[in-house]
Amino acid sequence: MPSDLDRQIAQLERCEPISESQVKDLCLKAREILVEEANVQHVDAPVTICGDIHGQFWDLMELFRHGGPCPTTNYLFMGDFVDRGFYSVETFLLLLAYKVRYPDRITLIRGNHESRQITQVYGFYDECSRKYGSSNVWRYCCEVFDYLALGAVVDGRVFCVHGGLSPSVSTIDQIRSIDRKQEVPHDGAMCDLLWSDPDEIVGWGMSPRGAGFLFGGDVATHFAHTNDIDLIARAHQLVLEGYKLMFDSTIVTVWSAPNYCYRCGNVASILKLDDGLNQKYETFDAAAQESQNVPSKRSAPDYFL
Ligand SMILES: [Mn+2]
Repeated sequence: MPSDLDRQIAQLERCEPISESQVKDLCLKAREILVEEANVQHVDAPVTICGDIHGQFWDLMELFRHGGPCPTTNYLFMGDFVDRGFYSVETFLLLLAYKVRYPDRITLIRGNHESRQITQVYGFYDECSRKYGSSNVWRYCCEVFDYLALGAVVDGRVFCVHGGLSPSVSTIDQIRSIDRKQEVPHDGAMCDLLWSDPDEIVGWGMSPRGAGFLFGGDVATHFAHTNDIDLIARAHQLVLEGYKLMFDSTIVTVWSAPNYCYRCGNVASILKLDDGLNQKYETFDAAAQESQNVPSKRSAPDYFL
Protein backbone atom coordinates (compact mmCIF):
# COMPACT_ATOMS: atom_id res chain seq x y z
CA MET A 1 0.00 0.00 0.00
CA PRO A 2 1.50 3.36 -0.98
CA SER A 3 1.47 5.93 1.84
CA ASP A 4 -0.24 9.31 1.49
CA LEU A 5 3.19 10.79 0.88
CA ASP A 6 3.97 8.28 -1.87
CA ARG A 7 0.68 9.15 -3.55
CA GLN A 8 1.49 12.87 -3.30
CA ILE A 9 4.91 12.23 -4.82
CA ALA A 10 3.31 10.33 -7.71
CA GLN A 11 0.88 13.21 -8.24
CA LEU A 12 3.63 15.85 -8.15
CA GLU A 13 5.73 13.76 -10.56
CA ARG A 14 2.86 14.24 -13.04
CA CYS A 15 3.16 18.00 -12.45
CA GLU A 16 -0.17 18.10 -10.60
CA PRO A 17 -0.15 20.24 -7.45
CA ILE A 18 -1.29 18.69 -4.18
CA SER A 19 -4.03 20.34 -2.12
CA GLU A 20 -3.44 23.29 0.16
CA SER A 21 -3.92 21.21 3.31
CA GLN A 22 -1.45 18.63 1.97
CA VAL A 23 1.05 21.42 1.33
CA LYS A 24 0.59 22.68 4.88
CA ASP A 25 1.25 19.22 6.28
CA LEU A 26 4.23 18.59 3.96
CA CYS A 27 5.84 21.92 4.88
CA LEU A 28 5.40 21.21 8.58
CA LYS A 29 7.09 17.80 8.22
CA ALA A 30 9.87 19.31 6.11
CA ARG A 31 10.58 21.93 8.75
CA GLU A 32 10.88 19.23 11.42
CA ILE A 33 13.61 17.59 9.31
CA LEU A 34 15.38 20.77 8.19
CA VAL A 35 15.52 22.29 11.68
CA GLU A 36 17.78 19.40 12.72
CA GLU A 37 20.19 20.03 9.85
CA ALA A 38 23.34 22.10 10.24
CA ASN A 39 23.94 25.41 8.44
CA VAL A 40 26.56 23.48 6.49
CA GLN A 41 25.37 19.93 5.95
CA HIS A 42 27.82 17.03 5.73
CA VAL A 43 27.10 14.94 2.65
CA ASP A 44 28.72 11.65 1.69
CA ALA A 45 29.91 10.89 -1.84
CA PRO A 46 28.80 9.59 -4.27
CA VAL A 47 26.47 12.52 -4.86
CA THR A 48 25.09 14.37 -7.84
CA ILE A 49 25.22 18.16 -7.51
CA CYS A 50 22.66 20.37 -9.26
CA GLY A 51 22.35 24.10 -9.80
CA ASP A 52 19.42 26.44 -10.46
CA ILE A 53 16.09 24.88 -11.51
CA HIS A 54 13.82 27.97 -11.46
CA GLY A 55 10.47 26.26 -11.74
CA GLN A 56 11.24 24.41 -14.99
CA PHE A 57 9.50 21.23 -13.87
CA TRP A 58 9.78 19.17 -17.06
CA ASP A 59 13.44 20.06 -17.31
CA LEU A 60 13.82 18.79 -13.72
CA MET A 61 12.28 15.50 -14.91
CA GLU A 62 14.87 15.52 -17.71
CA LEU A 63 17.56 16.06 -15.06
CA PHE A 64 16.36 12.96 -13.19
CA ARG A 65 16.43 11.00 -16.46
CA HIS A 66 20.13 11.84 -16.80
CA GLY A 67 21.07 11.63 -13.13
CA GLY A 68 18.85 8.73 -12.08
CA PRO A 69 15.78 8.81 -9.84
CA CYS A 70 15.68 9.87 -6.20
CA PRO A 71 16.44 7.98 -3.90
CA THR A 72 18.58 5.66 -6.11
CA THR A 73 20.84 8.63 -6.79
CA ASN A 74 21.98 10.81 -3.88
CA TYR A 75 21.24 14.45 -4.77
CA LEU A 76 22.42 17.85 -3.63
CA PHE A 77 20.50 20.84 -5.01
CA MET A 78 22.15 24.23 -4.58
CA GLY A 79 19.02 26.39 -4.48
CA ASP A 80 16.91 28.61 -6.74
CA PHE A 81 14.14 26.05 -7.07
CA VAL A 82 11.49 28.70 -7.69
CA ASP A 83 10.72 31.82 -9.81
CA ARG A 84 10.99 32.51 -13.52
CA GLY A 85 9.63 29.15 -14.81
CA PHE A 86 5.97 28.08 -15.08
CA TYR A 87 6.04 25.37 -12.41
CA SER A 88 7.71 26.65 -9.25
CA VAL A 89 4.92 25.15 -7.12
CA GLU A 90 5.25 21.62 -8.50
CA THR A 91 9.06 21.83 -8.65
CA PHE A 92 9.59 22.93 -5.05
CA LEU A 93 6.91 20.69 -3.57
CA LEU A 94 8.25 17.62 -5.37
CA LEU A 95 11.80 18.24 -4.13
CA LEU A 96 10.40 18.89 -0.65
CA ALA A 97 8.34 15.68 -0.76
CA TYR A 98 11.48 13.74 -1.71
CA LYS A 99 13.25 15.42 1.22
CA VAL A 100 10.55 14.28 3.66
CA ARG A 101 10.34 10.79 2.15
CA TYR A 102 14.12 10.23 1.72
CA PRO A 103 15.83 12.75 4.04
CA ASP A 104 19.27 11.14 3.75
CA ARG A 105 19.19 10.93 -0.06
CA ILE A 106 18.56 14.54 -0.98
CA THR A 107 20.08 17.76 0.34
CA LEU A 108 18.44 21.10 -0.42
CA ILE A 109 20.37 24.29 0.22
CA ARG A 110 18.98 27.80 -0.01
CA GLY A 111 19.29 30.08 -3.02
CA ASN A 112 18.72 33.82 -3.14
CA HIS A 113 15.30 33.19 -4.70
CA GLU A 114 14.15 31.22 -1.64
CA SER A 115 13.10 34.51 -0.11
CA ARG A 116 9.81 36.34 0.56
CA GLN A 117 11.02 39.52 -1.06
CA ILE A 118 12.43 37.98 -4.26
CA THR A 119 9.54 35.55 -4.88
CA GLN A 120 7.07 38.45 -4.78
CA VAL A 121 8.86 39.99 -7.74
CA TYR A 122 9.92 37.00 -9.88
CA GLY A 123 6.86 34.79 -10.06
CA PHE A 124 6.48 32.28 -7.23
CA TYR A 125 4.06 34.43 -5.21
CA ASP A 126 1.84 35.04 -8.24
CA GLU A 127 1.96 31.37 -9.25
CA CYS A 128 0.83 30.26 -5.76
CA SER A 129 -1.97 32.83 -5.75
CA ARG A 130 -3.13 31.76 -9.21
CA LYS A 131 -3.01 28.02 -8.58
CA TYR A 132 -4.47 28.06 -5.05
CA GLY A 133 -6.56 31.23 -4.94
CA SER A 134 -4.72 32.61 -1.91
CA SER A 135 -1.20 33.27 -0.69
CA ASN A 136 -1.32 30.52 1.97
CA VAL A 137 0.82 28.04 0.00
CA TRP A 138 3.40 30.75 -0.70
CA ARG A 139 3.49 31.51 3.03
CA TYR A 140 3.96 27.83 4.00
CA CYS A 141 6.80 27.48 1.48
CA CYS A 142 8.52 30.67 2.68
CA GLU A 143 8.48 29.28 6.21
CA VAL A 144 10.35 26.24 4.86
CA PHE A 145 12.85 28.46 2.99
CA ASP A 146 13.93 29.90 6.35
CA TYR A 147 15.05 26.44 7.49
CA LEU A 148 17.06 25.42 4.41
CA ALA A 149 20.79 24.85 4.97
CA LEU A 150 23.18 27.55 3.71
CA GLY A 151 25.75 25.15 2.33
CA ALA A 152 27.11 21.63 2.33
CA VAL A 153 30.47 19.88 2.38
CA VAL A 154 30.93 16.62 0.49
CA ASP A 155 33.37 14.22 2.19
CA GLY A 156 35.11 17.19 3.79
CA ARG A 157 36.55 18.21 0.41
CA VAL A 158 33.90 19.94 -1.73
CA PHE A 159 32.17 23.06 -0.38
CA CYS A 160 28.77 23.71 -1.98
CA VAL A 161 26.91 27.01 -1.75
CA HIS A 162 24.40 28.83 -3.94
CA GLY A 163 26.27 32.07 -4.63
CA GLY A 164 29.77 32.21 -3.29
CA LEU A 165 32.04 33.56 -0.59
CA SER A 166 31.74 36.44 1.86
CA PRO A 167 34.35 38.90 3.15
CA SER A 168 32.97 38.19 6.64
CA VAL A 169 33.54 34.43 6.35
CA SER A 170 37.03 32.96 6.23
CA THR A 171 36.25 29.53 7.65
CA ILE A 172 33.39 27.09 7.12
CA ASP A 173 33.09 26.94 10.91
CA GLN A 174 32.10 30.63 10.94
CA ILE A 175 29.11 29.75 8.74
CA ARG A 176 28.02 27.22 11.36
CA SER A 177 27.47 29.99 13.92
CA ILE A 178 25.04 32.04 11.76
CA ASP A 179 21.40 32.09 12.91
CA ARG A 180 19.98 31.05 9.54
CA LYS A 181 16.32 30.67 10.49
CA GLN A 182 15.18 33.96 9.05
CA GLU A 183 14.40 35.79 5.82
CA VAL A 184 17.56 36.36 3.73
CA PRO A 185 19.09 39.59 5.11
CA HIS A 186 20.10 42.47 2.82
CA ASP A 187 23.76 42.22 3.77
CA GLY A 188 26.17 40.23 5.92
CA ALA A 189 27.52 36.69 5.72
CA MET A 190 24.23 34.88 5.05
CA CYS A 191 23.30 37.29 2.27
CA ASP A 192 26.75 37.04 0.65
CA LEU A 193 26.75 33.22 0.57
CA LEU A 194 23.51 33.33 -1.44
CA TRP A 195 24.33 36.30 -3.68
CA SER A 196 28.08 36.54 -4.45
CA ASP A 197 29.79 35.66 -7.74
CA PRO A 198 33.36 34.76 -8.72
CA ASP A 199 35.00 37.18 -11.16
CA GLU A 200 38.34 37.75 -12.88
CA ILE A 201 39.46 40.32 -10.33
CA VAL A 202 41.89 40.42 -7.42
CA GLY A 203 40.31 40.48 -3.97
CA TRP A 204 36.76 41.70 -3.48
CA GLY A 205 34.59 43.90 -5.68
CA MET A 206 31.13 45.46 -5.66
CA SER A 207 28.46 43.21 -7.14
CA PRO A 208 26.31 44.61 -9.95
CA ARG A 209 23.44 42.60 -8.40
CA GLY A 210 23.21 45.04 -5.50
CA ALA A 211 23.73 42.25 -2.96
CA GLY A 212 26.72 40.05 -2.15
CA PHE A 213 30.19 40.64 -3.61
CA LEU A 214 32.43 39.71 -6.49
CA PHE A 215 35.47 37.71 -5.44
CA GLY A 216 38.68 36.87 -7.29
CA GLY A 217 40.76 33.74 -7.73
CA ASP A 218 43.05 34.76 -4.87
CA VAL A 219 40.06 34.84 -2.50
CA ALA A 220 38.78 31.47 -3.72
CA THR A 221 42.13 29.68 -3.51
CA HIS A 222 42.81 31.19 -0.06
CA PHE A 223 39.41 29.98 1.18
CA ALA A 224 40.04 26.52 -0.27
CA HIS A 225 43.47 26.33 1.37
CA THR A 226 42.28 27.64 4.76
CA ASN A 227 39.42 25.14 4.86
CA ASP A 228 41.36 22.25 3.35
CA ILE A 229 38.95 21.77 0.46
CA ASP A 230 39.59 20.87 -3.19
CA LEU A 231 36.63 22.51 -4.86
CA ILE A 232 33.94 25.15 -4.35
CA ALA A 233 30.76 24.17 -6.21
CA ARG A 234 28.18 26.91 -6.71
CA ALA A 235 25.25 27.82 -8.98
CA HIS A 236 23.55 31.22 -9.35
CA GLN A 237 24.91 32.24 -12.76
CA LEU A 238 23.69 31.13 -16.18
CA VAL A 239 26.44 29.29 -18.07
CA LEU A 240 25.60 28.61 -21.71
CA GLU A 241 27.69 25.40 -21.67
CA GLY A 242 25.99 24.18 -18.43
CA TYR A 243 29.07 24.46 -16.22
CA LYS A 244 32.20 26.53 -15.92
CA LEU A 245 35.43 25.87 -14.03
CA MET A 246 37.44 28.91 -12.91
CA PHE A 247 40.58 29.78 -10.99
CA ASP A 248 42.59 26.67 -11.87
CA SER A 249 39.52 24.50 -11.21
CA THR A 250 39.15 25.75 -7.62
CA ILE A 251 35.56 26.77 -8.30
CA VAL A 252 32.83 25.51 -10.58
CA THR A 253 29.48 26.99 -11.55
CA VAL A 254 26.81 24.33 -12.17
CA TRP A 255 23.67 25.50 -13.98
CA SER A 256 20.74 23.06 -14.26
CA ALA A 257 18.01 25.03 -16.05
CA PRO A 258 18.26 24.29 -19.81
CA ASN A 259 16.98 26.97 -22.20
CA TYR A 260 16.61 29.22 -19.16
CA CYS A 261 13.42 31.28 -19.14
CA TYR A 262 12.40 29.37 -22.32
CA ARG A 263 14.63 31.59 -24.44
CA CYS A 264 18.33 31.54 -23.45
CA GLY A 265 19.21 28.53 -25.62
CA ASN A 266 21.71 27.16 -23.06
CA VAL A 267 22.36 23.56 -22.12
CA ALA A 268 22.19 22.51 -18.46
CA SER A 269 24.48 20.31 -16.42
CA ILE A 270 24.80 18.22 -13.30
CA LEU A 271 28.02 17.31 -11.52
CA LYS A 272 28.39 13.66 -10.58
CA LEU A 273 30.94 13.08 -7.81
CA ASP A 274 31.91 9.44 -7.42
CA ASP A 275 33.30 7.69 -4.31
CA GLY A 276 36.73 9.16 -5.00
CA LEU A 277 35.26 12.65 -5.60
CA ASN A 278 36.16 12.41 -9.28
CA GLN A 279 34.10 14.95 -11.22
CA LYS A 280 31.92 14.00 -14.15
CA TYR A 281 29.82 16.70 -15.77
CA GLU A 282 26.74 15.59 -17.63
CA THR A 283 24.98 18.10 -19.84
CA PHE A 284 21.38 17.94 -21.01
CA ASP A 285 18.93 19.90 -23.14
CA ALA A 286 15.47 21.21 -22.39
CA ALA A 287 12.51 18.81 -22.34
CA ALA A 288 10.09 19.35 -25.22
CA GLN A 289 7.14 19.52 -22.80
CA GLU A 290 8.61 22.37 -20.77
CA SER A 291 7.77 25.19 -23.17
CA GLN A 292 4.78 23.49 -24.86
CA ASN A 293 2.71 22.81 -21.77
CA VAL A 294 1.96 26.40 -20.89
CA PRO A 295 -0.06 26.73 -17.70
CA SER A 296 -2.51 29.24 -19.18
CA LYS A 297 -4.21 26.27 -20.86
CA ARG A 298 -5.10 24.84 -17.45
CA SER A 299 -7.57 26.29 -14.99
CA ALA A 300 -6.92 26.24 -11.29
CA PRO A 301 -9.79 23.97 -10.08
CA ASP A 302 -8.72 21.17 -12.45
CA TYR A 303 -5.64 20.61 -10.36
CA PHE A 304 -7.65 19.12 -7.52
CA LEU A 305 -9.94 16.76 -9.42
MN1 LIG B 1 20.62 32.69 -7.72
